[in-house]
Amino acid sequence: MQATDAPTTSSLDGLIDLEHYPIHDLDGESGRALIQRCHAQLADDGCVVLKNFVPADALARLERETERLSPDAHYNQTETNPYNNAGDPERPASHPLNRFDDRTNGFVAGDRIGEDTIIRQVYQHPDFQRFIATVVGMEEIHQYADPLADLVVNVLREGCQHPWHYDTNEFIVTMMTRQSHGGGRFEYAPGIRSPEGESFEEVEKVLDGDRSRLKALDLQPGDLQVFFGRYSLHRVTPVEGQKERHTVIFAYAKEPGFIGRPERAQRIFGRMAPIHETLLKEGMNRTDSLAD
Ligand SMILES: O=C(O)CCC(=O)C(=O)O
Ligand SMILES: [Fe+2]
Repeated sequence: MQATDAPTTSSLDGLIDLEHYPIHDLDGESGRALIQRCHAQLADDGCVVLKNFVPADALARLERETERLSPDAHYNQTETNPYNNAGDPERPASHPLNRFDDRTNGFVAGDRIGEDTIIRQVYQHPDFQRFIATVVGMEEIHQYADPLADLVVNVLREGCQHPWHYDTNEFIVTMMTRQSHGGGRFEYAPGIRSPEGESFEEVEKVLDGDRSRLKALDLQPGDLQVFFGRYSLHRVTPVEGQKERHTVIFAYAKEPGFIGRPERAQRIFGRMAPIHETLLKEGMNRTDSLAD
């Protein structure tokens, strides 16, 4: 057999529109221009959307992937405020801290998502990881070592929503693979809070329906989104109609080896992986960089 110098990783050809998004050649002229555009959008409002990141030819396959996986979604129901905490009984009911709303969401765990899927090939590809790291301004990023939370399909069936909230993670990388007939719209209030203050008054206005500072995205299957959600209040409006809304969450960490808390796995996925059970037995005396 002849030796080849073919790359050891699978090709992104056909899975990503490399002509418009040359993530395999970030040092080239158009690669640098792409990064510049992403940085400019992030600086503007903490959000980048790359429309048709997955080209039209691969869209049917992409949509089928999460459609096939979606019956495996575990649903959990919570009432949460925008801060994902217990609220403050000292303050009035109208205060943002005391504004609880339904969050019913389905999640398909990563161990159900095969190596041959488009979404896992993209998630694991070094070129994609380098691209995301460059966009978010990190030296490097790493796949989770958590077999459930590394790559996740978020499934919103009729009536499901993400109520107004902030993220605890610095950034989130998502790709829509299926859009609902109605609702399921991503809305956000860019930079409404900052490390200097919560701007509770402004947040209360948004919760009361003031749309003056809101932006909305018309996400479509194949669109990739990178979003910094720590300072921008955001939500996904309730899904209307029979068709589910599916998004894929590509989870990365600054350091290799990240594993989420066993309790969180149990809550989100309805079960733990063997590694979580081991950690639980050993007692996780970690005071490190837990994301939740
Ligand atoms: O599905 C989306 O578009 C965003 C969901 C979201 O805000 C989150 O998972 O924190
Ligand atoms: Fe969020």
